Amino acid sequence: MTSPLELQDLALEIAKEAGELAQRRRREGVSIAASKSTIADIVTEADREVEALIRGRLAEARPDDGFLGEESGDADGTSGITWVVDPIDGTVNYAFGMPSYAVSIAAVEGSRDPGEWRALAGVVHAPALGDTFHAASGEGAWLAGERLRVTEEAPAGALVATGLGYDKATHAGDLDTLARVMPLARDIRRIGAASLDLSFVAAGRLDGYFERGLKPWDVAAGRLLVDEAGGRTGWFAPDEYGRSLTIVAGSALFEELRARILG
Ligand code: LIP
Repeated sequence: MTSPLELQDLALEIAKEAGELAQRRRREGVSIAASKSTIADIVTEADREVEALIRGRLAEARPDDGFLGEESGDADGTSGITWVVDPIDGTVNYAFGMPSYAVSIAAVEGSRDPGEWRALAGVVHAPALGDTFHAASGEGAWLAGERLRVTEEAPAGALVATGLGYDKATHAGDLDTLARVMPLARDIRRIGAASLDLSFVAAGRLDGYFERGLKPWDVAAGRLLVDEAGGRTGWFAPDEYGRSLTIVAGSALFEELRARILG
């Protein structure tokens, strides 16, 4: 039986190697490989190469585990553990030369559904920011040797992040939701990488975050960070476009966000 800490340490080692490759490819110049759900939803050659590196390293170290990755699909394992990987979360930032992108690697147990799995370990490594967030179940969330805590109070209003997906049909509804949230907010941020939004809530750099339409690899590592930092995380039923809703925050703000977004 492998401990969550051992899984975290493996994820840390691989995420750092993956981050170096992503940065090296960024310096060499990024090429768009394809569009995915819409023309704005892109994948670069680097996303694919970095995922191949991560997948290969995990297969060498833990051949019995399953894999679920953004770019190369999934594979069943026999151990009950699945690695959920976004090789470069924040691909649009990466392609535009902005530093807010991250390698996100998590180990989960049981279901592959983010509403049902049990997260064991998670790493969000942002090489261009110099930040490596990590957590193991029951062992806390950490950044550079400091234990992380979510904020519990926001006297001047909450600093809240959100994201608007790539599908234009959903933008008007998401802006209506944002208008309902604004009375709670000191200000709004749109970081462009869900794994970093989640990590920043864990670290108290943001008070809360919500977004519809995130995928398992966007949230797997970051939600464990928030849980381990004492926050609340929610994964709510899909809307008419099939998009699940993610909300994370300290407990009071979590309830306020839920009430304003879901009514
Ligand atoms: C992206 C996110 C972004 C979110 C997008 C997308 P990618 O991930 O992290 O913040 O709004 O829907 O999921 O495509 O850069 O890995």
